[in-house]
Amino acid sequence: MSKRILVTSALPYANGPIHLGHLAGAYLPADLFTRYQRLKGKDIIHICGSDENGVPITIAAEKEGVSPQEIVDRYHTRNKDVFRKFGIDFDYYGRTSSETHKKTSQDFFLNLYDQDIFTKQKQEQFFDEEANMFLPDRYVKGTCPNCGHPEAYGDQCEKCGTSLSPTDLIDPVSALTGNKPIVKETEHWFIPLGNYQEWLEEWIGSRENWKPNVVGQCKSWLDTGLGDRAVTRDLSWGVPVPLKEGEGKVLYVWFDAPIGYISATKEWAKIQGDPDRWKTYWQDEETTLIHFIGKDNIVFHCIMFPAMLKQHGDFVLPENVPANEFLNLEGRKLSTSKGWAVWLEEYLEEFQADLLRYVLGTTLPETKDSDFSWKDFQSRVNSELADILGNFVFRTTSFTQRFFEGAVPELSNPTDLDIKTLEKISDQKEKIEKAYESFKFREAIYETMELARIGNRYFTETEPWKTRKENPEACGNTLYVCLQISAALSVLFEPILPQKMHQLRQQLGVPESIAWNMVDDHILSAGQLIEEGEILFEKIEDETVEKQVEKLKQRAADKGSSEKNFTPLKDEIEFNNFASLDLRAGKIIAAKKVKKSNKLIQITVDLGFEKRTILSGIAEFFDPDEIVGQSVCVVANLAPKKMMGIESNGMILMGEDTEGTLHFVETDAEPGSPVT
Ligand code: B3M
Ligand code: ZN
Repeated sequence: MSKRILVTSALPYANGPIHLGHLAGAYLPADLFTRYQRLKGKDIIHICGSDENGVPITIAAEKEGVSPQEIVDRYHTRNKDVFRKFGIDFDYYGRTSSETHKKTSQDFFLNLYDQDIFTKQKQEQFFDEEANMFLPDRYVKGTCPNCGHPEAYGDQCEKCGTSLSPTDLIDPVSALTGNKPIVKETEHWFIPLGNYQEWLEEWIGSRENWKPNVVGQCKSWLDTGLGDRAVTRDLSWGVPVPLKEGEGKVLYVWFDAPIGYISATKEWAKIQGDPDRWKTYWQDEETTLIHFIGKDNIVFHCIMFPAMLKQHGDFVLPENVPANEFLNLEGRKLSTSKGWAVWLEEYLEEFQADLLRYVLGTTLPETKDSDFSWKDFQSRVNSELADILGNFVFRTTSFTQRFFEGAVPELSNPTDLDIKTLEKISDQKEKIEKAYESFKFREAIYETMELARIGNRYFTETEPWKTRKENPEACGNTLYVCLQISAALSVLFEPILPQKMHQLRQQLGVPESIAWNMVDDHILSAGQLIEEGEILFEKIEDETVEKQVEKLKQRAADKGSSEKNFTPLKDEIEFNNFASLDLRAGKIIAAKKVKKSNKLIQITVDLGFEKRTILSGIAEFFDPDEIVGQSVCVVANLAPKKMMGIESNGMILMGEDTEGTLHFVETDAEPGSPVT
């Protein structure tokens, strides 16, 4: 057992708000772990902060037409604030734009540079002559060679998901000016990761208790063989390369961001009034360093950063990197650009933090991708938090109020069942500990709720509402046992439900200073008074969650995502109703605009056996001239209708896409042929 633990969670880019995917990947598990260890009395700190460098920031600024500084200031403040409201209990939340960070990461770079680790290599890169800058991959746009999407980026096509490099694009243009970029030579510093291949294989191979998904990903990187990786970029936003010959270049964001953990710890130590204290967390072998991240960050935390730390030599290496897989939302991949996400700020406007902490905790993508749905949210709040935990505590405390004047009864002549049930407290506590220690948070939560289930079953089985009259001693024992379980739960549930358990401890008179190790079967003493309590968890109505799903769908539709807002189906009809329509193939032989109408075109359609005049409301989409010769499908037995003084004899079928654009329904059949 090490003396202390340093927990870090991935520094989120300060380019957008925090959503459920972020929470499930890193921040909630990190917080559960930290809160648990703190209760255990461990010396532990949880460090995080905003990642404010790199292309993700400049892209966001570009999109909004504001400065990168404005973007990072905005999201740093908002994200820091929303984490606090959600109960993520960071010891420090820094930012990589700080002076400490600039100096720390430049020093780190210089340390490796002085050891002659980097190689300098020439590269050919797209250059925008008008903007006078080299274009990062994201800044090059063009046609995807895979699916033909005309707006693919130089690193990825968002339509088909293929990862690309800028030179793969057909007709590449600069996203900044729309100009055709030229190819120009530039020079960068590279870290030869291949030099660490052998050491990494050994080191990762010797790690105990790493999750299979993490080891698997590392192995596949190692099996492909590690190459050189550029640690600098041609960009004006970020930490400047601290060399004369590096002017105009910055450190690659993935070089400086993990160093942000160190800089933030330095800033934390300063605030503690002990500026050197960061060293005990980063340089003392008695520290266990744990990185909480999402799976897309594995290579940086398990390969690149460890290689950097190892080469530098002054720092501890991570003991574990319990990365999570991805969280899906309502069965679909979460995507902020498509509007398919639930943002934490938005959630907190309507619901309490603890509810989501619990539900998300039970659904964490620990070993494989998992799914969050509002229906599941409702059902877990209602049938677990309200019906099991809330109900157990409520029936226990209200019974004590009503029939024992609010005082904890004595335990006298307990039955086997009473004793066995009391023993469950330490049984469950042990199971929960094991789960937390091995980063199995879903299991930890399940086993915690299991104690409430046990309590509920016991309450029902011992029937205190009957024994109250027949056997008051037995009734008192039931309440004694249930109150002890409630008190234990108020501590064991603390990492998951910090606000609610604070409330419960107040009600039961459990001191705030209670530690995990003090949880046993006699937290409360006989005669101790408990207060009347409020219902801990209100149930959530169908309507409430339906509204959330609606909101999600609406937003995705507004963003024009691929899953569009299709018009709902009309009611079912009988075949006869359909058969009464007479649909015919036709060809437009003449067309002219109807005077004084913006919408109508007067069309002459050849139906083979006759020529018809039909008015069609398509003038906003087509010129009369361009539709002559167009083959069409016509509702040929529609009753005539007069519009603008002209009689229309039928209707031309059109397809309307989700953008509202009209398209002709065509057929190759000769005019007059029935369309069936
Ligand atoms: N900002 C990527 C991300 O937000 C990156 C993590 C940095 S951790 C040092 O997913
Ligand atoms: Zn594509």
